[in-house]
Amino acid sequence: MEDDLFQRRSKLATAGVAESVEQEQEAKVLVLYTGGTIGMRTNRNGVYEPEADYLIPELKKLPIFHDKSYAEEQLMEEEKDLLVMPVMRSGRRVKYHIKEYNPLLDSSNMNMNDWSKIANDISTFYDDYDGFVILHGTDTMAYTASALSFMCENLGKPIVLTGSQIPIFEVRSDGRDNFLSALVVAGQFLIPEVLVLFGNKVLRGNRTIKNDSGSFDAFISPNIAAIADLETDITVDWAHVFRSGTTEKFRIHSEMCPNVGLLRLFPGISVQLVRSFLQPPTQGVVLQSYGAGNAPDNRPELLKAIEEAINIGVIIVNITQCTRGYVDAAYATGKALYDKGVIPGGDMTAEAALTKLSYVLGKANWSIKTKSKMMERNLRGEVQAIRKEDISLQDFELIDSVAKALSISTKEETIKLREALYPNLMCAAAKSNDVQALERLRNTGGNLSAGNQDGRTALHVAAREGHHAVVQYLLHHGATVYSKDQHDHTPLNDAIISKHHQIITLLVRTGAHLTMHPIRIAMELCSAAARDEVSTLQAWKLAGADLNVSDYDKRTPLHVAVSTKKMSAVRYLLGNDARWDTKDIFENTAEMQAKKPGYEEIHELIQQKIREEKSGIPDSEDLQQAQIKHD
Ligand code: ASN
Repeated sequence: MEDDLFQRRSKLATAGVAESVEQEQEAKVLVLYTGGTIGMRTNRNGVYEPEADYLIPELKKLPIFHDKSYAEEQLMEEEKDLLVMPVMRSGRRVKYHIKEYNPLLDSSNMNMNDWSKIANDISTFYDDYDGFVILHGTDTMAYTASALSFMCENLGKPIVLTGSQIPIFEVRSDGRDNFLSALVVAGQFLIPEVLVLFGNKVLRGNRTIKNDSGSFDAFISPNIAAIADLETDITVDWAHVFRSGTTEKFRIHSEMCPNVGLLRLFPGISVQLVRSFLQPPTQGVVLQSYGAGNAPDNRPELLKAIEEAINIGVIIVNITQCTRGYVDAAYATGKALYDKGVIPGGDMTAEAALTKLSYVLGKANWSIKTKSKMMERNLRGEVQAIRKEDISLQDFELIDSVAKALSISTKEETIKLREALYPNLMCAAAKSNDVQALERLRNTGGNLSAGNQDGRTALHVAAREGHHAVVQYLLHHGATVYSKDQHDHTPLNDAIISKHHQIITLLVRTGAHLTMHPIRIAMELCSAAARDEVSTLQAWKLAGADLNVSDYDKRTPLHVAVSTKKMSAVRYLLGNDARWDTKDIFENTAEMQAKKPGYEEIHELIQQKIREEKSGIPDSEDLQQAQIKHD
């Protein structure tokens, strides 16, 4: 019904506005350009150097990065600083804004304050974009990616770091592909992780190391497979995507502790060196030991130095010097460390262990015990906590029997079958309020955020049906609140349509926000006002809508409520700060309409509101009641 109304009204609207309302198959990405080779130029001395105000104007000249005619004809005035990619095969278009940092840095010159700056920018603009790209030098990209993965708590959107080995405007460059792919991934795939995209791989940021100083495949994640492969198709391993699994909103923790260090053992390392390393102000050390976590157990003075540091509150985490593998207390030489209180760091990279330590030590209100416990815990997919055998797809009973019935035999076909079946099974379980069925599906490898053929997820369905327990279950297990179905509806839209106020509140608390064009929101609100549907107005308000938005005629919900004499809506709107003096395109205000004969009751309500505003004291019981009801 709402959609019908939308279409009818769109036809009435001027062509330009109608089109801009319909442009919702677009993703918006914020690019934070911090520096790195990707935007560098050769300076007078013949070496690469970052150059300010160079990248953006040059990118605007390349059609693959910027569809100039679309930008000129279709972008609204306030969007004029955006760059627009051409339409992709999926039918989507990515619009992006580049925020250039000053100064631009070679990443070797970056420090912890730069990580905080990036985290703060993401936090400031989090609700305005679908995803984030960080253009960054390759040298310390693995550190920044690891640090951001911890600093960004309850992340629900993709943050993709990329850069290049050759500057983007040189004839041969990996920068163009890397940047374009990063925009596509950030704009199209709701992977709620900090990622590193390089060459044809998308890797979990806190599992990544720079492995080659000259290759176009410079990065690897030695202990886990890639999150996505960029081949002819982009294949995301959804079962493998890390999800925060809380109902808390995105936030950042930007106070990192600088008093941390990496200590790499070598045969014959002196005890003086170890002691001086562990001196105050040191608060945490990542010890890079041999093989499966071994250190000499025939050097009591060394173990004593470690023990003394731990006793005064230094946290020491043990990881391996090997590129691949994990620390294991199976050897006596490793066990000697754990007996002294060293924390086993599993299969963490040095970059992840160091930044995790800095993050954990930066939590002022955590005790040393909590900090140590957190170092052992898997916080963002940076460490394999439990080693369990990989579950084979063939183990999934249901899929197995359907596969047999359909005479499916290859692994690829089975994967396709599972991708087709699971989202629908999960939607069905959500519809019938069956948390147990969802739990079974999840335990057999189902991705709770996967959409069915219409892009609907279990969360969309549960929100529409008003199944509060299912919504809670899904959010607790990391289902994303940001997925859009084929009509660009998020679960929040479903909860609004069915007026489930409690679910709206829960979704908003988890970070959901309105993504519709303001004119379309205004039309929904005006239409609710015309129908005198206060609970619909309340639903939109709970979801974060501004009750003073105006439609294409600049009419607000109050204009409509007044002119159609919908008393409940008028009372509710006036009780919730709706303005009576906003002018529509015909220069009419709601107050002017109320002055006409036949509107006396409404006129009196508005006059009360005006008196109240002048005196600062509420004098209308009616309006107070509307307010109380809403609260
Ligand atoms: N030195 C450069 C940097 O890290 C290397 C690169 O980006 N390829 O900024």
